Amino acid sequence: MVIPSHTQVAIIGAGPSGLLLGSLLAREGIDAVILEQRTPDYVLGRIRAGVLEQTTVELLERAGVADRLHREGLPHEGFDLCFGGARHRIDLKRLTRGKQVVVYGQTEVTRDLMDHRQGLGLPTVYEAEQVSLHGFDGTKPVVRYMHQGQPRELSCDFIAGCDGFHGASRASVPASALTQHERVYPFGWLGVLSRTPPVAHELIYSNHERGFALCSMRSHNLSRYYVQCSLQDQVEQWSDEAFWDELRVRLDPAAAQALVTGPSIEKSIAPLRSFVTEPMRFGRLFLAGDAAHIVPPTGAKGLNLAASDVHYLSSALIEHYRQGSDHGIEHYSARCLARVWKASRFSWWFTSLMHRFPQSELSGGAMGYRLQQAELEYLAQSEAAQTVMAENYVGLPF
Ligand code: FAS
Ligand code: PHB
Repeated sequence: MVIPSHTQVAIIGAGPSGLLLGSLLAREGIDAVILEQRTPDYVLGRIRAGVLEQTTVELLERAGVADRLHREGLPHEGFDLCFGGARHRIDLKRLTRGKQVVVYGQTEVTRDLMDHRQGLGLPTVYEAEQVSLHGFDGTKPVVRYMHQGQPRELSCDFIAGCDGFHGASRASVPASALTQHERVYPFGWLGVLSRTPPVAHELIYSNHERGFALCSMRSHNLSRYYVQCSLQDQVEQWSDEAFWDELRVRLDPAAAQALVTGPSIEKSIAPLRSFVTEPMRFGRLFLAGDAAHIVPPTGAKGLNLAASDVHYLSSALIEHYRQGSDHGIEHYSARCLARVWKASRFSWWFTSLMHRFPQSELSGGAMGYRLQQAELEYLAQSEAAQTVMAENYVGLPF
């Protein structure tokens, strides 16, 4: 592949944000080069999100990469809340007048986007090292990087920082130009992937006095489970047997009985944080996805927020190149943040409702647990409360 030295849009990062942006721009004939620090296999090896909002599915359809998603994705019309030893279904489809979510792993979304980009022969530079961003406060930004031991330079009109929470893009912005809001949660999620049939046909979110648990899936024979764990825990100290025992304890008796266990094919601990950067645009540099914000995974919003940022950014860039208007560019940050903050609120609320907090925290200890039980009992009885939950879970409109 001949690596271009100039393009219209330089995209940093070949995760879902960068790949989806590249696909949407390519459909409008707008050139982009993606620079990714890792190998394709490394990117695909990260086990992350599992639930797609309807708007994310529609974006993937628009990008021309939704065929396998429609063949293999699992439409879900509801999920269960488990507390007090019983399960209560939240009927998403009825409460939102027909909306639903689709269970389809982020790994598969990324694979579909990678295959699509490769099929079109579009340039992606993997193992691009020491990426640095320059001149985005002017009109001729440049990205410099090392590839196969050689220094490279990519001049462009715009830079899309799609390089995640630890990427180079947000770090390239002077600290005085941005505000970072952060809340770190005092626990993590221990996740296991196993080639076993899911314990139920829909997701189960459990609030137990020993901690949160989640039963999810990737297909009819690939299950994804999580239990809340201490931030001091090391994944090595959790045997598969210990994980399955802890998960069973945190579920209702019927689910505990039905649980099919097996060897973990992936096991990892993820910390939880809420993080938002304001603004999300700096001259000709746009931040999108985890580069700009992180939500605790409870509400299944991370990947979906990345998709909505890409919706606004692709629309703004297409408007610039096709109509000569910068209205979308000027309003990019405000449009993204209006939706980011609402999803952050929902993810914080759902995390606060479902997890055990230490005594030292406002929602912690015995009092915090009793307040959580009261809110869950109210949710189980109130159609109004369930509707609020359902509207946020399926995703608020763009
Ligand atoms: P990503 O982090 O996915 O991609 C960024 C890409 O940029 C990576 O490929 C990285 O290698 C590359 N990069 C980084 N620095 C670079 C540099 N300097 N130069 C070039 N490339 C660089 N969301 C959910 O909805 N549900 C979940 O259950 C869930 N679980 C998660 C578990 C974990 C451990 C993590 C970290 C996140 C989880 N998320 C979850 C959120 C996750 O799905 C993100 O929202 C999603 O990956 C966002 O996609 P991107 O913005 O593309 O960022
Ligand atoms: C997942 O399947 O990984 C998943 C599903 C729903 C969530 C979080 C993670 O809220």
